[in-house]
Amino acid sequence: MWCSGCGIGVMLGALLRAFEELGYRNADTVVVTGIGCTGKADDYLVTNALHTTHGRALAYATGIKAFNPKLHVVVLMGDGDSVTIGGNHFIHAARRNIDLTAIVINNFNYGMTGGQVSATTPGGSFTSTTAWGNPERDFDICALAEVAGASYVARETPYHGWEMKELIKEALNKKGFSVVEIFSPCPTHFGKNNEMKGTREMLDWFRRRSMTVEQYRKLSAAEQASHFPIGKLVDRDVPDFNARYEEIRSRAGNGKA
Ligand SMILES: Cc1ncc(C[n+]2csc(CCOP(=O)(O)OP(=O)(O)O)c2C)c(N)n1
Ligand code: SF4
Repeated sequence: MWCSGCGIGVMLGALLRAFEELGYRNADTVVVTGIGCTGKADDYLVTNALHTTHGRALAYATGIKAFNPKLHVVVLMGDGDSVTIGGNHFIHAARRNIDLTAIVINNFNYGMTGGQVSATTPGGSFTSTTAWGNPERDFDICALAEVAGASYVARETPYHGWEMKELIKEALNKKGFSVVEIFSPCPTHFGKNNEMKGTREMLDWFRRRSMTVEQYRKLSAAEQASHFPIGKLVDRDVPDFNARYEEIRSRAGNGKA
């Protein structure tokens, strides 16, 4: 259902292979989606799936996980869903460190509704609502997740497709809030508006600008501004929400007087 060259299908393929390799049973797995091109991914799933409202997927997922911590809960969102309309839910899911895996397709604009500006649109770039250039600065989703408290943060692109599955597997295995950001081509809108009319140009854009964290750290601040690190960026052990909640519940006598 996605445009030719869109990166969402690459992400979905990697996610399904990760489920298979981890032996996830459909009955124990819930994929929660928001609204948008990324949110349509659940049409292809035979796991449990919940298609929710724009910007609120993490709120629904938090409820599911809090009610039944045994479920594997994965949340698929666009950059609009996750950090633009849904920014508040994103930072609080990370702060709680609830045991969810959020996969964010960052195509730098609102894909489904016609390529409008979002909170990740790079400053100066062109969208259908910033035809003369975006005057705002963009969020770095991974940096935001890190400072807000996520246990695991990684970034990948469809140009580096095989690594994507391994990062998703690590994120699924990690206790606490894990985020995998996927920089994704949207040739139909973002690419077309920024002189990258085809998928090839968009993938080449990712290839030229991406590097490992080690390489990225050696760049000057000016060089870093036009590059980004990929791979695993954060991996730390912090008690997750359900563990802390259960501990407090047992101290409180499980609600008994
Ligand atoms: C509360 C609300 N506001 C606006 C919309 C209209 N809307 C539907 S999809 C969308 C943009 C989706 O962009 P993003 O989350 O980045 O996902 P993408 O389509 O790029 O994958 C918008 C604004 C909506 N459905 N609900
Ligand atoms: S509009 Fe963009 S994000 Fe949506 S399916 Fe097409 S390429 Fe993908």
